[in-house]
Amino acid sequence: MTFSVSWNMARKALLLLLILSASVFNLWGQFGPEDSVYFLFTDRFYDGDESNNYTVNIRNLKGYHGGDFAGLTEKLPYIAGMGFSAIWISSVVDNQAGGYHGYWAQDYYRVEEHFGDMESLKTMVDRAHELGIKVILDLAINHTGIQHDFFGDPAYQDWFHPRQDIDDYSDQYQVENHWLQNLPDLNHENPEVRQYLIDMSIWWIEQTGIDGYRLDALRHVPADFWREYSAAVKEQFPDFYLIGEVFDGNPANLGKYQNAGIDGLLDFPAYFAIQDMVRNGEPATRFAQSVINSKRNYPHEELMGTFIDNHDVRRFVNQVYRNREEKLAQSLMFLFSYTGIPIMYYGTEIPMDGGSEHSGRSLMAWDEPALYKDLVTSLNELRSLHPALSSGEFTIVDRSMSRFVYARHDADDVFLTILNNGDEERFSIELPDELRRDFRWARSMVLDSAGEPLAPGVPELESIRIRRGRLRMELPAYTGVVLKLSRERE
Ligand SMILES: [Ca+2]
Ligand SMILES: [Ca+2]
Ligand SMILES: [Ca+2]
Repeated sequence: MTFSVSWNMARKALLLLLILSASVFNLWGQFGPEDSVYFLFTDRFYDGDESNNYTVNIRNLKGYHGGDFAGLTEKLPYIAGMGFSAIWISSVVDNQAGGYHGYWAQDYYRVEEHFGDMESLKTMVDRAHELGIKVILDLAINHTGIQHDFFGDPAYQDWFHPRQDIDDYSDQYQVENHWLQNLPDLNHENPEVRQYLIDMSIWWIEQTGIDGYRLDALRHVPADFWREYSAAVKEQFPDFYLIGEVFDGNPANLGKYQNAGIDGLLDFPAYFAIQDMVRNGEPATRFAQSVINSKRNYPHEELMGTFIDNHDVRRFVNQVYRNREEKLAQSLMFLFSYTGIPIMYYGTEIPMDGGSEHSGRSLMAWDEPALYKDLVTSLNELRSLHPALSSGEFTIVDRSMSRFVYARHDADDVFLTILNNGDEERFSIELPDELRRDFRWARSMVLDSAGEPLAPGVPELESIRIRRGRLRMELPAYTGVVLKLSRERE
């Protein structure tokens, strides 16, 4: 009796210790809204091993540029230093010539020789884990490269759909069964193909200890495949994170894949909405409507991936012509204070410029000053210090024509993000009843300890007095700010 009681107590204590240490160091690897992701192309990040530079030509934007796992391993402290808890890297499977991006698989069971080998990949993953960084690999299993070992082999004839281009993207049958960009389309109706792709995906997890997949071209594969796929992966690795790409502005077309077992989707509707408002000057009321509509359609908004640009679209600064600094700064504030998991594209901290596809994937500019690094680091730090900012409730506070204001809040903290996309600089914001509490001050969280802006385009701002639930303030045109509310002047 005595033994069993003390054993129980010891077990409880041990369990508590495990829970505490896991929540502090995130040992279990489970993804949640407290994470933030740095997304990079291995080939375009850092060359740490010249011995694998076959056919490297940095003047050819469509060719290999020399980056590899050794280089990435060297630069992991740089990413950890900005406070990111995860990386998403381009696909590691062996690609045919020219497939620096990883979307042209030649052999799903081999490591791409330009990036290193299984050992250097494992070393990178282990080092990342030591630094508290989880690893997501890109994976394209809708299609292979045209030189894939199985394509053209009569033994694998029914592994591929017959060659036919997609010419109507509103026809879901075509989207799933026709070829995307002239790439052999795998036949997911074939049970052998399904099993092969599931086994292969599990094999990489077992080999390397990675924590997630970013699944390419999700909507080009039937949802019932993803149901089977996610169930099979999660049966063995319950905490494994699956985030899919559905290049679509309609949230209903994304939500259905969460229902099929994919944890999160890249939030293209939020991307289009922030672009429309910040770049095109469309009314914040429309932005708000899009946000509300998305939240209605996502079964798990907290696991969606939020982004302001990526490798398939023009870089953010490339799409904005006026007030670039201000608009980049406010979009970063949005990225790190909106719901979901923020995903920042490599080089945004500089910021690097670039158009869509290849030109937006140029080599990381290591010799340029990273003007937005302090802002990014500070926003990541703020998220880890205050769960309200990542996991708290989301409330729209104000949506005028040119101004969008929302709160992230929990029992401890209330933060306000204000995105000002008009010329009006003096305005007042009225807090809804449930957020008034007895707050009397609001302070900018995007200033350094000396009160200086953390990046170009961030406004200098004195603490703001709150009277009867109302903030009267001045915010320069086209700037944004993240405010923390408090009872005393901080
Ligand atoms: Ca190299
Ligand atoms: Ca290759
Ligand atoms: Ca397909």
